[in-house]
Amino acid sequence: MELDSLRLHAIPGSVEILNGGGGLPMLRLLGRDSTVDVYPHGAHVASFVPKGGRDALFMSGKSYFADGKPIRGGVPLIFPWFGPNAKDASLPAHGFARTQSWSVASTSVAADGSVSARFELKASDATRKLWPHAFSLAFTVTAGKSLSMSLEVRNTGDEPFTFEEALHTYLAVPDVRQVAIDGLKGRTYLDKMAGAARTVQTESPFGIVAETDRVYLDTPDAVHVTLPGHLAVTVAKKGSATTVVWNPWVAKAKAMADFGDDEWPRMLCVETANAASNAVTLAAGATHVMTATVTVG
Ligand code: TA6
Repeated sequence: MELDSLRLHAIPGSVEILNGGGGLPMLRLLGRDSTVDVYPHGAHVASFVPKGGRDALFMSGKSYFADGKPIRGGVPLIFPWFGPNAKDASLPAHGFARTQSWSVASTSVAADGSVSARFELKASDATRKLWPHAFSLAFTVTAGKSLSMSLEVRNTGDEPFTFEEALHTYLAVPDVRQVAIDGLKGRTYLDKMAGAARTVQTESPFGIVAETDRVYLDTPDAVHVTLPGHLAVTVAKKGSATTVVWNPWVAKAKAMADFGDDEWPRMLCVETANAASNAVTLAAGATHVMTATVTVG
């Protein structure tokens, strides 16, 4: 979306249109209680700074900010498949929504001082080449006391389709080796470090002691992350049955060109998703809504 048409959505003192990373246009939502930066590139939330606090989201210093490339950090928006495409490994990992240019539908300020922006993405020749279905997406992000995000998927075709989705939140942490993660006790996860073996989460809270890549199934509850000496973070959700917990640790960090070798201790992904056996089948004309809310303290 060109800068000039974006500027139509500026609201003095509440919504600024800026040149962000790589010169990509960015909206800055100046809420009464927090500031949120979000790019029309991938409808990608890049930062969430509660008033008087620090950025609750991690952003890699080596992230790309370029057409066709996902941003490494913040909240990548994953649709319509999670991870590698099950049928064709040559397709982009985590689908295409995070590398498409979304349009800004509206911006608004609420009575409670929160500021929202709504982005839209509709099926196109480009998306149909990758995924032969008619859909429209709407993503609403709100800078309030919390970071609130809502992803609406509408099936605009005349056949049902099945999709996966995630709000792939990168939390900023002082040291991932010190975090305690709670809210997943007794749940079953696919351990991607063990060939996706189904494993039960017995200990809770639990910590991160090595590369961790777990897809927790049938998990509707909020996840709480405590950080010694810092305010805790909660990732709550609605319409999401899957929770993914990921840290690349040393070797995987080194293997990612858009991630610093020394950055892995400062991030923890707690992702709000519908993936694997929790994939969603949507009837023609139906809409599915998934929301994630990140709260500090
Ligand atoms: O959500 C965890 C995960 O699926 C990991 O397996 C890792 O691949 C991560 O996503 C990042 O994926 P990306 O395609 O953004 O490099």
